[in-house]
Amino acid sequence: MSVEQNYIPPQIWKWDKENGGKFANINRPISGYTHEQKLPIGKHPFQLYSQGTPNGVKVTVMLEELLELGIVEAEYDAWLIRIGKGEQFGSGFVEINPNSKIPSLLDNSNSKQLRVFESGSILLYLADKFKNFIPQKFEERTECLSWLFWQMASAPYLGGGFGHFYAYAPEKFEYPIDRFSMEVKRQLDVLDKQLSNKNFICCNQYTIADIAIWPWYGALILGRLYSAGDFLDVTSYKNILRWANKIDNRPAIKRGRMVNRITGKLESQLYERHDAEDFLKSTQDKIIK
Ligand SMILES: N[C@@H](CCC(=O)N[C@@H](CS)C(=O)NCC(=O)O)C(=O)O
Repeated sequence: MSVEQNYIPPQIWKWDKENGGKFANINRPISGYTHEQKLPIGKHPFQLYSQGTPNGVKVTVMLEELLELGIVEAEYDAWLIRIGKGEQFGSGFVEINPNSKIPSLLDNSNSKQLRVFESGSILLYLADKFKNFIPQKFEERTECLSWLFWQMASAPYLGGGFGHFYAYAPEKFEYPIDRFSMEVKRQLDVLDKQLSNKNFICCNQYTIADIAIWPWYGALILGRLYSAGDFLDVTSYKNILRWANKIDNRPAIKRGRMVNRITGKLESQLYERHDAEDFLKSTQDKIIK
């Protein structure tokens, strides 16, 4: 098959222009901080620096689930890091996450302050620390971690691949949309089969595997991600739909989805979270300028 070539890669790639994509103005080929910006610190053991994207929601849901169980040691302050404004490149943020991505967590409850970055690592840290939402039997824990790592490895195909080319790229290009739709539908089929005779992803219990997978594949199946529900024919994945709807009703999910959220209906947004009562504030009070 011969395809007309309208881009021939140069011998050495150079960073000499923006690519026009939605996040082009914050993308750089180098790491490190761009400006001095201290992180605020609140009164609780955990300080979360995040935004209400699917990766951010994993952690706020986990913290709200722990609080829902009455574990007050999981109290947290959630500070908003506006990634669209490049706040992940502030000096304070880069100190706790050299990879400059939300979410990032500080735990001040140990003798030495601990930083944790990467949403999967944060979920595992909290699950191990509080011995919840992770099976304690070695074999079951292993199965749970396999699904957690599956999610961490699959999400970039859904977000960075499909979502980017379907929703954010400056033009619709058939080749990458085809390639990533194929992969995302394959992943959905994997999940649908896994859930065919189960209420939860693994081990007959709600675990960090569900908490990690739901904000991505649950949101996709509920038609909340990239307006791609019809395109990917998501309602045909009946088992994922049943699982996603069931989890959607959990109180901790409802609260966790609101924290650090800056899009959607105003009443669904809570820019910063410092106390349980913050969820009850009126819409105007919840939003900080
Ligand atoms: N593997 C990382 C991915 C985190 C990630 O990609 N975060 C995005 C928001 S969902 C981000 O901070 N993007 C800002 C940027 O790329 O500069 C995790 O799961 O924590």
